[in-house]
Amino acid sequence: MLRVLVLGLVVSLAAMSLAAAPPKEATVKLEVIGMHCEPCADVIQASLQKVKGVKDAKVSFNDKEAVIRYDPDQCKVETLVQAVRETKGMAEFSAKVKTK
Ligand SMILES: [Cu+2]
Repeated sequence: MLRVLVLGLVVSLAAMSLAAAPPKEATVKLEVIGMHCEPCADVIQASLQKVKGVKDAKVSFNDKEAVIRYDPDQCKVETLVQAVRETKGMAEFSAKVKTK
């Protein structure tokens, strides 16, 4: 009985400490250079979403930009820029930071 109580206490303490430390999140907007059609945006978006630490990536062909939500503890902006550059598509792509 005591053991069950202690276990319950440990579990609830663990749950509390998880809730107390929410994962970090940052947003960056990149200007994407080299896209010439909608599918270009799709392949870049897919490669950004594969980067570790990226929670969400939206690439807009019309706006020529990528908006990325990521965990700054797990990935850096340079890594995201790199992912755009390394995307194999119908063209050569590059990116630069618009706003952080
Ligand atoms: Cu294209």
